[in-house]
Amino acid sequence: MPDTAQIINGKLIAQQIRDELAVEVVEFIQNNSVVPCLAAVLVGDDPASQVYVRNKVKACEHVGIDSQLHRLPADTTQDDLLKLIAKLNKDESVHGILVQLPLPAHMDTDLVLQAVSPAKDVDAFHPVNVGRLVQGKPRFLPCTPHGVMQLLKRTGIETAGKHAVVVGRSDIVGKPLAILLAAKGADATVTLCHSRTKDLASFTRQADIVIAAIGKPEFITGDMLKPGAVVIDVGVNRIDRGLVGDVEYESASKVASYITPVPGGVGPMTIAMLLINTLRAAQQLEL
Ligand code: BQF
Repeated sequence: MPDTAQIINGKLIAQQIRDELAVEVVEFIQNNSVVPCLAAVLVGDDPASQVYVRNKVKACEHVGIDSQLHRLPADTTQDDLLKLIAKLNKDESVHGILVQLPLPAHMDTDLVLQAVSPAKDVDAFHPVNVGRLVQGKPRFLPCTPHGVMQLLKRTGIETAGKHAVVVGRSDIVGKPLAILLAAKGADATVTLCHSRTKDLASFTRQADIVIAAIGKPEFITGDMLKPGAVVIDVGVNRIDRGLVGDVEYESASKVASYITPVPGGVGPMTIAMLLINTLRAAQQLEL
């Protein structure tokens, strides 16, 4: 049994994907005389959200995708936000729209996400895109789940017939990831665990692949893993010591065969998948 897991370098794999994408973007621009463009909407001044939006805008620049950053004050009315989204929906030079979450408490997040045109919904949060994913005919894949699937694929980790235990049932990560892992082609057997799961460790210890998407710092420890398990840490938690995942890296990396670090694991893949979705959104307009 390995007593040090292989590190899955998400930063490097994301860089490879961006390099591939940059070539595709050049071809697209040459063939269509159109530059793919992402519009990001940030409401308020949450420091983490500002970092995330910056990451996204910078990543666009690196692959030759245009971007717009629309910053609105925290006290913006929901109506004004909906007006901006309607304008971006109509703007033919904008191919992808993302509304950075979380929104201020006075906004109805579901209503706002439903206002984004499904054809420009590069986060795949619109109910139409969620429905298409559930039915197995996605237009856009949600960025973090897609990033996790790409990490597994590009690391050569087989999922077919494997037992994947997803910990966390959010609409953005856990739920869609469970669907993707169980889908034809990936063919994993999936267990979806959550905060009300009794004896969580009894499930994670049976997992060939553990996906930690709980939002609690260092919640999954080495003793909860089967020796040789693949561990994918989706957590991004800021604590005194800095950025940590939902997995206690120190103990888990002694038991796992493969593990993603935080930072530099799933996070950079999320951003790379957003860029792919933005190019795909632009490609769908060419007819
Ligand atoms: C890295 C996010 C929670 C809530 C809302 C690279 C990101 C993070 C980490 C990033 C995240 C997390 C994003 C790293 C976007 C991922 O090197 O490890 C990139 O920018 N993310 C978001 O937009 O909203 C969130 C987490």
